[in-house]
Amino acid sequence: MDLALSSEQDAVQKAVRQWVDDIVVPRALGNDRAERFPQEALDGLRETGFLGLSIAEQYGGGGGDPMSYVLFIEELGRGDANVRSIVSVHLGLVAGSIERWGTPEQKSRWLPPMATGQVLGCFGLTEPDYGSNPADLQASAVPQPGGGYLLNGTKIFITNGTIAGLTLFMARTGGPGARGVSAFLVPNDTPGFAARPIHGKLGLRSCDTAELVLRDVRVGPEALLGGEEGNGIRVALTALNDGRMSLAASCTGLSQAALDTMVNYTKQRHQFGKPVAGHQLVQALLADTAVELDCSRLLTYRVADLKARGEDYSLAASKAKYYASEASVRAANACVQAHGGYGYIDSYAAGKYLRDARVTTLYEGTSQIQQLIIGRALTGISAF
Ligand code: TGC
Ligand code: FAD
Repeated sequence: MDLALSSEQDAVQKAVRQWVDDIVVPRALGNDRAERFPQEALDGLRETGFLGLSIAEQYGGGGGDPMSYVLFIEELGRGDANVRSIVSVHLGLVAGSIERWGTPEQKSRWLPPMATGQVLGCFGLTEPDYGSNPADLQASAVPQPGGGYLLNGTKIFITNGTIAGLTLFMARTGGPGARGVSAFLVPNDTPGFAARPIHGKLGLRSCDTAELVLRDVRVGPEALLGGEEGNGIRVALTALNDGRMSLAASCTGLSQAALDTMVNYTKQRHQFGKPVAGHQLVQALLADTAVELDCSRLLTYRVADLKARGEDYSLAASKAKYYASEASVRAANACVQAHGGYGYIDSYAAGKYLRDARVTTLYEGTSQIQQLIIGRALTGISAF
């Protein structure tokens, strides 16, 4: 896409693109079939410094701006959504929250090891009975007489859950509703903290997804993130603005991969004496995917631009996430269709794209939740 990138953004895009093509793409399908964690990619992200790309330079990160971050995530999403997941939870949801809300001590303790990838982050918001409505979550944080808190509760579907060294854990310190929830930085090796992998996912088969169970986990007062008790939902929803931007970028990358794969395949495959790409209805499939891809990309880049200019980007992030996720499912489905029966076999990438895309309309706020956020912004009336 023609876009005026700065020399730094251009360098990030080129470097990540090359690295993704060399390291991520060749292993993605095999890892998916074997449900194998993409360890080579994680090692490479550490070695290249990409794992700290958006963390401020003073903490050892790359200091990348929002557009560089989006370009980075888009390339990862093009290569393998599993790898993208690791990074955007670590950087966008967890490191970003520490940069935004942390005390100087919290930043110095956690950001340097996160920038090198020595410590990975995970984001513990969703509970078995509270997904779309985290304001009612039930994990508890009981203040202790000598200071600090006793944490109890269960979190479900947590990306990076078994490999992370740090969890951003939302738990109830006070009364009901959003203002009763606080955010905590909990080292995953604290006694009483257990992470159990969840298997059998429809897609993202090589991604680490876990249930976290905390039983009488003791943390000191320094674990509280957000300045004071009661800010936990604000911390989480602010993080999700970045999470949604990141997911929109990932879906743009996945749609690009689906389109590239379709174009290549349909030019090689012949039916009725010519490449299937020569049939008009196949070209319609390609054209619709290409136009939706551009829409996804432009909506996503707008979020990065708003963020870079210090504007409110929460609504733009919801719109981009909503559109790009739904469009990525359509793109992947078109890719399967263009492959005919071969699209249904997992030695081809098309099926993986569809399975990996499917979750994107569910997490980081479902499509229905994004519609309600957009509808509320238009009308001033909350349907929640
Ligand atoms: P409400 O309870 O009224 O608001 C609470 C406070 O938060 C403020 N706020 C925001 N702040 C910044 N950015 C936003 N987008 C914000 N939205 C709300 C709000 O102003 C209020 O502050 P204050 O000062 O008035 O107290 O909450 P709400 O009614 O606005 O939100 C309701 C709803 C449904 C939109 C929200 O709960 C929501 O977004 N639910 C969806 C939950 C969700 O997205 N979960 C995702 C879990 S993480 C995940 O899926 C990771 S996937 C991993 C991967 O990508 O691989
Ligand atoms: P529910 O909230 O039970 O929703 C069920 C259905 O009801 C949906 O269709 C929903 O749109 C609809 N619905 C709900 N409320 C409304 C309403 N008011 N109006 C209209 N429709 C409504 N969470 C984390 O905290 N951290 C993670 O790292 C993380 N990673 C994940 C990884 C994977 C692979 C998956 C599958 C999930 C992950 N999640 C994570 C959880 C994810 O964010 C939730 O699954 C999601 O927010 C939806 O919550 P739920 O599953 O409880 O669905």
